[in-house]
This record gives sequence, structure tokens and C-alpha cells, in this order.
Amino acid sequence: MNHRIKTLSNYIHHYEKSIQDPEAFWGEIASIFQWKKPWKKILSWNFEGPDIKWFDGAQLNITENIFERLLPTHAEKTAILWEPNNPNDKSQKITYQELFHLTCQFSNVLESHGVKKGDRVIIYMPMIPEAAIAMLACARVGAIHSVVFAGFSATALADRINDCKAKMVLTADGNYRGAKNIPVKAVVDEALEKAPSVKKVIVCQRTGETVIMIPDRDIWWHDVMEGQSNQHAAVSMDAEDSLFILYTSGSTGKPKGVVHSTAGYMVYTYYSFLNVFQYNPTDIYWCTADIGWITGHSYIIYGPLLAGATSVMFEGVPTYPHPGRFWEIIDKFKINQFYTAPTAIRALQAYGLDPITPYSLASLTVIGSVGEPINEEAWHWYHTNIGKGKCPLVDTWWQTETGGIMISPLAGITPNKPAHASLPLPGIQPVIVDAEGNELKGNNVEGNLCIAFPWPSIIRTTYGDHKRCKETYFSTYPGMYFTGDGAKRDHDGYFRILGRVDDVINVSGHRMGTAEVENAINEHPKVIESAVVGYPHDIKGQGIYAFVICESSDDIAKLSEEIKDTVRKIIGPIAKPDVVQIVPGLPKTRSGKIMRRILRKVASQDLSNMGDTSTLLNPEVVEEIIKGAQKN
Ligand code: 7RM
Repeated sequence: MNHRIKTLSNYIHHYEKSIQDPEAFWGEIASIFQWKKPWKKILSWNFEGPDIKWFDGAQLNITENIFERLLPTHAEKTAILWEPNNPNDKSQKITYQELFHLTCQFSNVLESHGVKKGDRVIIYMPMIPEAAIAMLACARVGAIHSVVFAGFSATALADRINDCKAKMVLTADGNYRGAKNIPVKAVVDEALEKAPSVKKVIVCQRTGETVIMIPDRDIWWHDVMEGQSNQHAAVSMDAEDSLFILYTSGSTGKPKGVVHSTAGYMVYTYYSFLNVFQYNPTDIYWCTADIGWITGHSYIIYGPLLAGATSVMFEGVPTYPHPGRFWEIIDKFKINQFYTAPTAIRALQAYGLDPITPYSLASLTVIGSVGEPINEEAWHWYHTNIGKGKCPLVDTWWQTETGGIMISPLAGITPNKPAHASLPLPGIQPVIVDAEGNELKGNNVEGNLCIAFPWPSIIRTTYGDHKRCKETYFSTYPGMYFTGDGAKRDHDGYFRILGRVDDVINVSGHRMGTAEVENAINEHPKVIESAVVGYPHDIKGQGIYAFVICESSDDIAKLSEEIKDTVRKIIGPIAKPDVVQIVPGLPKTRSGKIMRRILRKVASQDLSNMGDTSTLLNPEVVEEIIKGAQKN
């Protein structure tokens, strides 16, 4: 079987095969890889545990499948094409051969500083090639990497380090982001005051600013790389050994460490990358995500590199030093596949067409979207002005927990339908259920989106707390993986994702748990109680609206700013509420539950039908909240 899908009938055929005989289907795809030991069983699973094993008994190293497997044909091909924050600085081309040598060198560094198979290593780095090298070297020595987005605060970083008891942090001196230079090393220093498991910090020099280096703990990347051999024998990993942990927000408590395993993740990210983007050997592919998110893991690093692609890595932001920066890079590198988020599209749309006109976007063959539902207006703007009406737009629905793209058009193969993620990839069995968990069969149905059967890159556990994994994803609808999203299957059988049905808000494509933001707000000494909801936001998709009860309400403006700042400090700028409204009380049911439905309506200024408020303990408070909101 040629596993590259080429036509719609081809897709249908592959899809049917993947459902009828999943093991044969995935076994054939997996057979292109280098295995140190073959598998005994392709799939064994139950969703009750959950206990899911793909390619059990096999041994491999994912980096051997990028390097040793591909070097004979790809040595001189550019693996990573790096573009700096500042367009006047030099971009960098790193070939597969060079990336291999750098990865080996850094693998030797990790081992010489005591990192062993199974150890957890935190990567808190800017979007520089060393971040990719860090991930690959961890994978090569069998360490479990956990990349933490470099915009998170010291507290958020410390929480993640402590949860997985990491022994090492890889970071940089500073992080150029647009006009800003964020002192990441200083953030690490602060975090480590509360994170005693970390024994070593390796600091990559990027900005050259002065940083404090703590003797015996902190070492410079360039110092330790010097003189290291560029050869390294990859550590043998079991198929089900963990490859990485990535923390993500849910509807309750602190972020969970989503754990992905080695073999299944490898097979699925490779396969989905190739098919969704229809990558051809000479193409230049660019995904604008940050490696701190799953999109960066699966579709900047692992998927593209496993497919032998040239993957562009961009250090900066879409609007610096001008709002044509993305289009400038597409022109500069003659990008073929471009993959970004609706929030970026909407932000750039607001600048009009002038920033686009100086650049040629003629190289583009595929444009993609990920992270949140893309509204029809943004879809059309993107399709018309960036794709020039000729590029298929792949609206890719997936999650940190799914590891790879689940529902998406295949570029140029699946007929495009605006704002529809469309059809499941081979191997993916989505079902829509009602509140009781009854499957809604047929077309023209709407409900909660579940997946009925395992795919190779499905979440295996949440780090250190398997029960939480079961409760979060496998208990709501027993026997199925529950996504937390609502979805509709239209009259053609195409899926449209409607957004979260739980207490998770999607801010600029980033997941934030309302409980997590509330916990941060409650750290402010004057706060008694708070409730956070999402509301429609033109650029961010959803904004964060906080209703807060305070001890005193003397200087409301000052208090609101202080509360926003508290959240920024505890979680990071991405979690900062857009609106803080100080309220005299929160609408509660007789059992003491906050009625978020009402708060959501107030936050979205949709006061037409407040629904039934008679069961409230304190119905009078609703009027006061509405009055307060109008003043806001
Ligand atoms: C890849 C990623 C996951 C949540 C998910 C959805 C939302 C992502 C789309 C989407 C509609 C899309 N991982 N989401 N992609 N909604 N259409 N194409 O974003 O773990 O950070 O977020 O994002 O709600 O559950 S994530």
C-alpha cells in the first residue's frame, strides 16, 4: 500500500481499510520505519483503564527514524530553516546532517550531566534552533521532555517542574519577541527557588544580556557543547515508553501533564503530516506555532522531520516589525504549505490588504488553520487574500491529547467547506453523542464529540495521576474518549467543531481553564470569590471575563488592574482577564453552584433571555451584575 492518499476515492478506500482492520492498516504504515526490535502486537487496548498499547514489544528511537533512516537520502537537505525575530538578522539553514551532529553533541552533553532514560527535562526556551535540538537530544537519550511555553510565569513553570520532578532545565538568557526582550533565565531562577528537583540548568546564549549564573547549577550551552563528539548511539526505547509530557489546561484544578508515547506518536504525526498537507519532497513548509504547544511538537518538529521535510521555524511574532511580517517570510523562503491560527488571521485581517501587497504569495499551495474554530469571515479572508482562492484551506481539528490532527480536509483532496474541519483522517472514528451518551447516528446531528476507537497517538496517561486521565477523558461517556468539544455533522456528513462544552476557554488558540484563572485571581488579598467565563472576542476568539467579589470596592479601577496583574504574575500574560467586574455577589443555585450560564450571557452582552433565574438563591444579584456590566 502506498500510504500517501492522492484522491478522494483513495481516501475513502484508506479510511474503510483503517476501520475494518486497524492493525493491518497501521502495521503497513509503521513498516517504513527503523525498528531495533519488531513489535509483538500492533494494538491492545481498553478505554476502562485506560490501557492502550501500540506496537507493543517493539524497540526504537524516534530520532533514528529522523536521522539514521533519512540521512542516506537527506543529508544535504535543509531540515530547519530558521528565521529570526528581527528581519535584519541572518536566517539559518540547518541540514539533516548538521542537525544530526548537533543533536548527537547535545545528547552527549545531557548524558555527561547525568540525564538518563526516563528522566524528565524541562525545556523553557525561545523559538531558536537549539530548542529543537534540545527536544531531539532528549528523545535520543530517552529522557522525557516537557516543553513549557516561554511566556508562562515563574509560578506556572515551578508548578510544572514540581509535578514531573524534572532534574534539568534547558533555557536561554533572553527571548526576543517582537519589540520585547523577555528575560527567561531570570524567570527560571525565580521558579527554581520553589522547585528543588532541578540540579542543572543549561543556558543557551541568544540575546547576550547579563544573567546570573549560579555555580554548580548553571552552565552555558556553548561551553558544554565544545569538544563533544558529534556521534551518539541512540538509546533503545520501548514502543510505549514516554516520549514527552506536555501540560495543558482542563476544566478543573491545575494543568495536567499529557503523556505521549514513542512509537504510536511517531507513526501518527508522520502519517497525518504527509497526508493533510500533501507535502512533496522539495516543498518548504511553515507552521507558525510555538514549540511550547502541541502544534509545535507535532507539526514543526516531529511530523515534518520524520517525513524528511524542510520545516521553517520563526522566532518572532506576526506584527513585528510590521504587520506584513508573515507575508514577507512566505515570499522570502517561497513557502509552499503555511499553517497558522485563526487568531493570527483575524489580527492581520484588521490591518487590511496593504501589508500583503508588497509580497508574492505565489509559492503557496496549501494553507492551514488550527487551535480554535475558524469563523467564516476569517476563513474567506484567508482563503481569498492569502490563498488567492486557489489554495486548499485545511481546517485541522485536534488536541494536545490526540497528539495529531484528527478531523481535517486533506489538502486538494477533500472538497473545501468554509469553517468545517470536514472528515476524519484514516483510523479516526468520531461519534457525536447526546448528553446521556447515546450516539447520534446519521447526518444533521449536533452534540458532544467523542472518539470510539484508539489511534496511535492517543494520550496514554496524565503524568503521575492515571485516575485523572480516566476521569477527564474516559468516564463521561464510558467506552469512549471524550474530547470536551461540541460538534455538528452536517447534511453531507462533514464535521463542524462548535467549541468547548466544558469550563475551558480558548483564548487566541490557547486553552485556559476557568478554575485555573479563578484560583489565580483569588490569590489577590482583597478577593473573596471570583467566577470566570469566556465571551466572544473579535481577535482572540474568546476573551476572559472575571466577576469578582472583593472585601472593599473603594478604588475599583485600581483593584481591577491589580487583579489582572496578579493573574499575569501567577500564570502569565496569556491568562490575563480582558475584563474584571467587581460585583456584590455571584448568582448561585441553592446547592451553592455558581450559575455560569447567566454570567456568560452578561459577559457577552446578550441580555435578551436570561432563562430561568427563579431557582437562584439570590436572584436580586443578577440585576446588580447587569447594571455593573453596563457601566464597565
Ligand atoms: C491543536 C490544539 C484543543 C482545543 C480543542 C478545540 C480547539 C483546535 C480546532 C479547534 C475548532 C479547529 N490543541 N480547536 N483546533 N476548534 N476547529 N480546527 O489546539 O490542546 O491546545 O487545544 O482547541 O476546542 O478541544 S489544544
